[in-house]
Amino acid sequence: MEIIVKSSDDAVAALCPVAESEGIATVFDRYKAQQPQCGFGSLGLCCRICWKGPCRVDPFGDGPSEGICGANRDTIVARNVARMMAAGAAAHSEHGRHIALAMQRVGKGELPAYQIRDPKKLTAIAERLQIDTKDKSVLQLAHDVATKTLEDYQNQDHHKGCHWISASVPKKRLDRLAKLGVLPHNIDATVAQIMARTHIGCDAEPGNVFLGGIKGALADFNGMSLATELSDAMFGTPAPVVTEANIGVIDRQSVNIAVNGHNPLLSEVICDVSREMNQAAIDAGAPGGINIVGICCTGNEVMMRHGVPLATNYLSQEMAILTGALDAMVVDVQCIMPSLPQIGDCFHTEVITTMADNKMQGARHVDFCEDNATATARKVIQFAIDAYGRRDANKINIPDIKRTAVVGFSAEAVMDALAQVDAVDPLKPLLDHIVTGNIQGIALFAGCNNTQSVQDESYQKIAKTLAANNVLLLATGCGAGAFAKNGLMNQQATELYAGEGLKAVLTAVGEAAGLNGPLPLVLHMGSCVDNSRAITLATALANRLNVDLSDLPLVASAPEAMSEKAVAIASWSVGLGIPTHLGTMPHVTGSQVVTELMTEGTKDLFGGYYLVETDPDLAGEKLVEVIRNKRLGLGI
Ligand code: NFS
Repeated sequence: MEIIVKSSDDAVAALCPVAESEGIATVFDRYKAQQPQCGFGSLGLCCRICWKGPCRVDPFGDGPSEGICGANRDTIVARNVARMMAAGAAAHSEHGRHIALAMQRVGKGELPAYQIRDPKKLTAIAERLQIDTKDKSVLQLAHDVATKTLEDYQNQDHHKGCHWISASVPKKRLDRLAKLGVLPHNIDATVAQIMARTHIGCDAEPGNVFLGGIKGALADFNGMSLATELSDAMFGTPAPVVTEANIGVIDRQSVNIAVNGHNPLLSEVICDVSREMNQAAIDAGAPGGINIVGICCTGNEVMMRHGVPLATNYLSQEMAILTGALDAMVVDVQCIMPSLPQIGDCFHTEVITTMADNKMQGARHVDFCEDNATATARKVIQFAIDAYGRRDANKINIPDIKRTAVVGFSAEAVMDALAQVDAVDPLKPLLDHIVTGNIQGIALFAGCNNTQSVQDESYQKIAKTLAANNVLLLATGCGAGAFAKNGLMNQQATELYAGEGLKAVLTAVGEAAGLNGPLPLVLHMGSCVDNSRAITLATALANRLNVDLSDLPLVASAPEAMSEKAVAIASWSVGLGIPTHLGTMPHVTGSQVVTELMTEGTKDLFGGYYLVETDPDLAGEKLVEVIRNKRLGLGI
């Protein structure tokens, strides 16, 4: 059998043969088994929203041009993509709601496992949300912040935008969105409205459906903004920390526990409890004690806040088990491969689900809620320690591949670093360098891994092109994982790949911030919900220049966008006015109307647009060109 490795990650190349010799199918094999993939679905032309269907519209015009109900290609494609935005918004916003409800209870003193670790940030949030902070204790303020945040899930007044988006983007942008009728007033209502209007026999006008989707995407932005900010208040605002990334962070001598998923509520407590149970692991025969490693965005969360090393990103999550030295993988929500328990069965690895509404066939389930957080953490760690005793030494194969990564660049951390250069006006050095051209612009890399691409490859190629052209690089989610694993989040990468202007700035700021060298080439801003951090920074710049986000030399890139969440993020990015590159062909090209609306029509509506380019070399050049034109627009 031919081994398929669609990855540029050496660790994946090293571990795929293990899967083959054990007779285990990985994501790469399953990808192959799906070929050729359905052409109708790839074009967005398959409609499954009622039981008269499925209906398929012929892309070449020889067969049916309408579904049985009469919906044409444009309606079908628009409904499909809008529903993806709604699902993405639901996922992020559930995560946000979970955090907000927990914080409300922390405020009432009901959850002893949690604290407000960053009261300064809590106060800053309260002020942003126009909550009176006077004479309030930290817990009272936490309660009030959470309660006001939860209004974004409850408000029924259509004329009032959600609190969080209103407090997070420039006024000019809010006015533009309000005029277009796409400013969300309530996250839940907006998601429900997309589901309602795309039900059989409802909204059939493709542009109208699409705008409804954008409103849902902006609700997604709202949900992720509040998730990020409240998490910072509860768990701490990330600051620069040196750590490592890639599969070699799994340690033969330790009880290895991977935390995988997205929501920090459990993983934070696991980090706390692991310290207290370290001796138990040593007593069980593991001289290294407990070694927590991260995968996907839970990995990013604990990496940013605690320097926990990142084992891998989405597409290679199965590889962690194939090392034969992973004792437990503890998962919460989102982007978790349902194949994990089956692979765990081939080794000694405990795959443990923890959320009542995110279970997997074949996994052990330990139910987590905030009330039993510490007990749950103890229980899963004990399962890992027990599993360590069942390891088969002959099956251990940990490729010695890991790279240094300097991570933890929250918006606050970036401002703190800049404040070392100009304490009175921290934004000034950044603005000055943008004006002089030492920094040509800013690019945010976001999104997933996708089997349609060679894993991590496009990220690296595009980043190197942009860096050579003096573009400041930010990254989140599995994009950040791609850079961290492959050595682009360290100081050497800055020396190697940054253009002269960019290198000078990163060096000056890094030296001033006490890093004994430059900032890393790509700044790790966090998990996917932390894309909101980049908007915090961009909004500060736009407000300072008294321009809109769409005027800034700012681009976003999702070279391997995959999930519904990524569709939502790319869409709010466009809605906020940012030219947004997609390296994956979106499932919309069956409709010329929708395709043109997304790539051209959005320019007039929002200033942002979807820039689709699957070739990473061309994508890099095109993004440089977009930045150049934005600079001309600003007269710099
Ligand atoms: Ni974002 Fe994070 Fe990764 Fe994509 Fe999934 S883990 S939330 S959706 S795959 S970046």
